[in-house]
Amino acid sequence: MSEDTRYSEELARKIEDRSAVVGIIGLGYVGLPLAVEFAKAGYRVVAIDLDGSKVQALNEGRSYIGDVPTSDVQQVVQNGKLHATTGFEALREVDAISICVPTPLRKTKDPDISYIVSATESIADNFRPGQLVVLESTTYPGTTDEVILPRLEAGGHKAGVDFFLAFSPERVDPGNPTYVTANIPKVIGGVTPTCTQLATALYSRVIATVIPVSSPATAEMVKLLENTFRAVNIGMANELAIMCSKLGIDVWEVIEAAATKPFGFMPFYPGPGLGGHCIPIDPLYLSWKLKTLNYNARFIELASEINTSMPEYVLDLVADALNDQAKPLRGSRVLVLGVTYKRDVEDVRESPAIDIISLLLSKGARAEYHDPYIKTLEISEHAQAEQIASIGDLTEDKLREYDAVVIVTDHTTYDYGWIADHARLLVDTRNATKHLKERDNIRRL
Ligand code: SAJ
Repeated sequence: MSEDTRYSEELARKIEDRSAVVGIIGLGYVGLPLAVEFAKAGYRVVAIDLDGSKVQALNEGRSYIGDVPTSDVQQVVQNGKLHATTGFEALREVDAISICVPTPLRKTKDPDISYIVSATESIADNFRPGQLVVLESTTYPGTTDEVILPRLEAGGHKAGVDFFLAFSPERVDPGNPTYVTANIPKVIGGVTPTCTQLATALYSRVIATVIPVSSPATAEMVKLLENTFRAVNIGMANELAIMCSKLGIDVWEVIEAAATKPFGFMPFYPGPGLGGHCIPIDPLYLSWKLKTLNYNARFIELASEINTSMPEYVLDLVADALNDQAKPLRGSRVLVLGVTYKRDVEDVRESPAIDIISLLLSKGARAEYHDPYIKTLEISEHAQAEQIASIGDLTEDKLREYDAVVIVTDHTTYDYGWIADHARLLVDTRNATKHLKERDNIRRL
């Protein structure tokens, strides 16, 4: 065994015989499912998070992520395969580390990779030769090579020899009953071929399909293409809605008919705006990186401009509908139905409903909301953050109290026929009332 292959051959053996200890940093909707999958596959897993309540829950055998059954956590904690801790010194005992930390935007809309840097510094502080490090957090192309690699090579360690480094984008789709961690193909790009091989060998033990690519930057770009593709096409669908409105054409009918094309088309739908912690944010990581290279990513910028303008467009739709009834927005009672970023989830991050409610309040409307998943919501009115609460149960009388009811998030739990029967005016931004025959109290995007 040569000096250069000592560590790679030892790690390959440990992966093969499952004696490798796997570390997961960040126990959210990406890290926890991954930790449980490795533990269920027979690896000892050291699960690390700064949040002591997550660590305590896991060590007590409890899951806090809907997609991870508590029974699975109980099983791997009781059989000693999974242990959680807030202590990064535990990294000294692990052979492979997956970094699954958040990559949000700063208020300035610039990337915030501080969680990645912090995790990398903890790894460097507890470095043991022979470790494999895989970054999973969505980030701009170059992060692995320019931010992680230098920190791990400091002190003379060499990637591909003394440690192994790769990027593998997370593709978790929370709440998706069909596609779960084990059956979503996983792209992996290593700093060297040996890095790619070792990361591929490890992930192949828990994920059915692993796709090696030529570099970490390639793998980082794959993820950004996937989500930029959505943001740009959603932006186009939103502009299509604006154009169809000016043409007096039903945009929903147009998209439904176009979707009959059996090839070369994929439907996207207009809506009240772009929410979630992925789609509105990931493309801006890419456009930010290109700006540092003096290039303007025009599709991303235009899509972001259109998508972020949709809450204002919805406000105008509501104002116009009230105006047709000689009611000013100011003083009108408006109920927003559904405030999460998409239907049937409990997540309000970047939800356009927050912007729509803030805009209604800023125009003097008496705005309230109902959402079965969200008891209270933080909004900002006149730059002051305030908490508002979901109104109580919907009743016929309650609905009739409002001058306008606006469907912003089309939860499947709502009975839209019943709502249309009792709302004096219903503004539908999700085509949730498509099955209802034409009614004069319904306005659609
Ligand atoms: N939206 C539209 N029109 C559409 C589709 C979505 O307005 O045609 C809106 C949604 O209401 C939401 C936002 O865009 O506010 C994002 O929706 P999304 O369907 O993209 O859902 P996300 O944010 O949960 O995206 C995740 C992503 N998964 C990962 O990044 C691993 C995305 O790549 C998936 O394609 C998506 O789930 C999915 O298909 O469920």
